Amino acid sequence: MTNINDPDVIFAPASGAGRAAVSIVRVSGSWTRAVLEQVCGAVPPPRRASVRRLRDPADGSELDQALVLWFPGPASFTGEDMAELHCHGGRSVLASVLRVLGQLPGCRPADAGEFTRRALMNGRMTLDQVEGLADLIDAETEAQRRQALRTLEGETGQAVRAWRDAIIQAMALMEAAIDFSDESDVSDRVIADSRAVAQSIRDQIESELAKPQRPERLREGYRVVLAGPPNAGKSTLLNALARREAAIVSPIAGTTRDVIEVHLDLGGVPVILVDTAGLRESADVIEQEGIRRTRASIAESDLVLWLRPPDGDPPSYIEGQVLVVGTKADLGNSDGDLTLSAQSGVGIDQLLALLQQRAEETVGSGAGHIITRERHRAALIETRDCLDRALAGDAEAFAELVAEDLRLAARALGRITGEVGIEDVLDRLFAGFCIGK
Ligand SMILES: Nc1nc2c(ncn2[C@@H]2O[C@H](COP(=O)(O)OP(=O)(O)O)[C@@H](O)[C@H]2O)c(=O)[nH]1
Ligand SMILES: [Mg+2]
Repeated sequence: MTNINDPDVIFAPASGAGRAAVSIVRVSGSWTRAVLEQVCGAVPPPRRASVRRLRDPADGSELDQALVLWFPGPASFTGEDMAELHCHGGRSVLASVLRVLGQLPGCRPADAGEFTRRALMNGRMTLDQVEGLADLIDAETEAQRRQALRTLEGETGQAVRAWRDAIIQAMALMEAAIDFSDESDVSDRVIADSRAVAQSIRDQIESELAKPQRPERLREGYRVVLAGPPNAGKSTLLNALARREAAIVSPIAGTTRDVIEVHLDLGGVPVILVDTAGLRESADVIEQEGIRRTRASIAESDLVLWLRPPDGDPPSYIEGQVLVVGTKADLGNSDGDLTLSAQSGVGIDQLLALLQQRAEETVGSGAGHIITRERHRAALIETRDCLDRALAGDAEAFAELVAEDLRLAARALGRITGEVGIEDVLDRLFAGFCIGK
């Protein structure tokens, strides 16, 4: 299949860098067949793994013995003719195969995300599915993986397309009302039908927006900041929860200056735990900068754990959600919503269970949600606002204006699946992809 916009054959390693048993090189583009003929002789039967000797066509020298797969387009990942070379995983093998491919005419290394970009351009995937794929590659926890897989399989796109189709139907009805404006009974009836459709979609979108969880946050995780006075035991608690010595602990007040983050997986939900410099008045300029960063972290957090040592102060100058945790329970401490000892381990499991519960309440597990990105929410808000304007309009007198608001609503929805305005999103999205994807 020839892609007239970009006739180059692209290639890239599709498996990770470094020494491994196997490394996979992907090739895509209209002359992939010619590439295979030159590098491995006969082209194998479609979609069947076949052992081939790879050779440098310049001098006939052998590069490797590989499993070669040939995927003729359009039923391939990119929609173009494609191949995969499953080579031995040595660095030198991979380097020589990439060198030889790069010397073939019309063949060049792929840019980040370029295979997926071609899949999108050739209609093999929609924009929301590409986002799902990006998320699947980045997924670190179960909930993230399941959410990404649902998006990749098109759950968001299906719901959004059904809404969009219905709005287009409401728009067509409104245009029919314009055509029949001299027959008022017909026109009144189609206006009523159009409104009913618009109202129903508006309500469905509103109920999606009104859900308490923010599933688009599942990609970043739920942020918990450990704050409190110096020596409260923040760094010790961080290390206990991370089960490693991530932060330096000492009896010297003001030890922590940098903001240290640890990623936890609590029942599949990603939780980011942030250790900070203790809040106090300080003359030390480095500590002052640490305290400034503490405040910035608190402002970005979902939850602040205020660590209160025995005889310590209650939380001060903190806005947002705060949970007071009494520390050093082994020394006797009963202040706080919860008490624990990072040293003896008492109360740690209760804290973890509580954090998991809070995280699930805020970001959810992603299941049953259409929104998976902030831009989806923005597009749904815009759609709802356009529908509200359409529903508030005087359709009897100004049917054209109402039809225009419906058209704008459909357009806002189309941005989610990439039917409209795709270029704005693409460059940002693909910049985060790895080469070979
Ligand atoms: N007895 C006791 N000491 C603790 C506990 N947690 C921390 N400490 C001690 O308190 C001091 C300050 O701890 P650190 O984690 O550096 O506090 P931070 O300044 O809030 O980060 C260190 O000497 C720790 O060993 C605890 O649960 N029990
Ligand atoms: Mg500390």
